[in-house]
Amino acid sequence: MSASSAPVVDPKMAVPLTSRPAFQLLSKHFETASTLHLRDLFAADPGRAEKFTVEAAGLFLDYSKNRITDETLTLLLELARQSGVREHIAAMFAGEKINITENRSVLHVALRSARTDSYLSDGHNVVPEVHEVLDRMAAFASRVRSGEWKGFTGKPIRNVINIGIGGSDLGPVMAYEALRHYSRREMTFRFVSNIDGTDFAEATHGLSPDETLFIISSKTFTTLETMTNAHTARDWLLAAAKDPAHTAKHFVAVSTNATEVTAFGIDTANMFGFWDWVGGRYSMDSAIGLSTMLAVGPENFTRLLSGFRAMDTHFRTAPLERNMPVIMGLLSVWYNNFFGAQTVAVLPYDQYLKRFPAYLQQLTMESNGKSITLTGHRVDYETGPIFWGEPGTNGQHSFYQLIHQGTKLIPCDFIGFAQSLNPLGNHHDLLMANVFAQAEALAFGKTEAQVRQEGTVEWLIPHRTFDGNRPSNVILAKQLTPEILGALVALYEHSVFTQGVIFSIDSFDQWGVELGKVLAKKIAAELAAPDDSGLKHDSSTNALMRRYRHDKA
Ligand code: G6Q
Repeated sequence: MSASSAPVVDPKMAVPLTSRPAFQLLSKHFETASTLHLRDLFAADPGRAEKFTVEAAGLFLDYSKNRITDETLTLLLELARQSGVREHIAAMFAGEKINITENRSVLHVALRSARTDSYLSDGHNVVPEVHEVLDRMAAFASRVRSGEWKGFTGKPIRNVINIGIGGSDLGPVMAYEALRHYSRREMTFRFVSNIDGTDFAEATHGLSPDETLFIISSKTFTTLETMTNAHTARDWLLAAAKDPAHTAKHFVAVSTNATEVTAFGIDTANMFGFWDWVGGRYSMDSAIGLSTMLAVGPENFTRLLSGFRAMDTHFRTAPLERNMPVIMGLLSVWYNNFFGAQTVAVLPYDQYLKRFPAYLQQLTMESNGKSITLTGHRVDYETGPIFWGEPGTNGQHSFYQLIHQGTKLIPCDFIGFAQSLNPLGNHHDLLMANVFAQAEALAFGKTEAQVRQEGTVEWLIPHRTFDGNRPSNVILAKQLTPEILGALVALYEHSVFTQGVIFSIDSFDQWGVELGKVLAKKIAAELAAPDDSGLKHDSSTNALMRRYRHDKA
């Protein structure tokens, strides 16, 4: 494709979503389906709980508590077919340039390939390079973890600080927290993302520079926040180490930009690369996961990748009607585009997954927060919903009230495990009892008659009645292992993909992020200028900048 000609779009995705026959049938079907109550749907079909479940890659999904019937599912699957989901999955795995606005393949699935697999980008098998980097990462991680890699005073590395932002931060933070149980406890892992100096100051607080390794994680190696923090880190080190030659022992880079890495002063021998076909938010299993590998070790990192791969294989090969990411994506479309639900709550009942909702926010919202279709038209329907959440049971004591009795419909994803990694008394049964209880209460509520029967005084009955009919998915796995984490992330990656195909948008670009990267640079220069006579913004921005300059002085 030349830059001047628009790319050819899959004919199925070129048909506007609202004009696809299945979408129109779903709109009609919604008129009756939306009046049905989960209580009645369960009462009418004793087999419902078994019917609406699917298993893949160690995950079990119960989606029976969704406001669907057999017909809903048939129509949603037909919508997937008419939207070209199957063809688009094949195109992604074949390395076709489905990220059309950046003219790039989308091959994060190759990051977790087996050595014998083949994934082509521009006709070239990328798998050997992927494994070459993984092998180098493993060799490096082993040297650091064994104490062989020494800092400038000859002491081993005890602290690792990942400096990165967005996709170069959220995945590593989430994975470190999620797999903390498997991590090297004698080492300290911290993450600096914010350009706010407080982030750096707190992350380095109490650490000895001679025992600290910085991983500068930046695909472009030009991101303002990351480069500012990286320079501050170098100053922090050199304030103690004095000799710039010591930098090499304390800095490694993860990037696609060897030129900028060298310009910063990091030897490319200590650089771990990845490729333009890996989007930032899809990169936690690339070299961007170096901090994860340092924390949990190469073997556990390999286990993580195998979990991703198991879900990839399922996504690529399972028929649509048994395909877990496809089903999750379609259910999301059902609430987003027909019920008008604006958000999805992700509620992991596992403390280790405390950063999972934040990670998913980027994955889902940066991918599907678009309003222009692949053919360049403004959408006349809703695209990606807002994702948010907190680990259970904490959320129950704050925002669940609104989910139970508020005026908004909020589909929920509950995530729970059969076995705790920290079994303590009956904690785990109590934790999981809450998962089942919440999903049950949301679906079935409590009728007026039930509340009255409990002896509630008449005037209180409306307040204590729960309508129910609030949908949820329950995702269960045996234990939070590296494999299961990989499968879980891949599940959401592919669900997002499915939704993006149905919305006919490019889920793999991020022009909104790019805008932010240029805007602040201009203003930063103006804030540092000797006077404010040259400010040429709107009156509000000018006034705010003047006030800031004044108060700062
Ligand atoms: C992710 C986005 C964005 C990106 C950050 C960091 O998909 O592109 O979040 O990861 O802006 O970019 P660098 O890795 O280039 O510093």
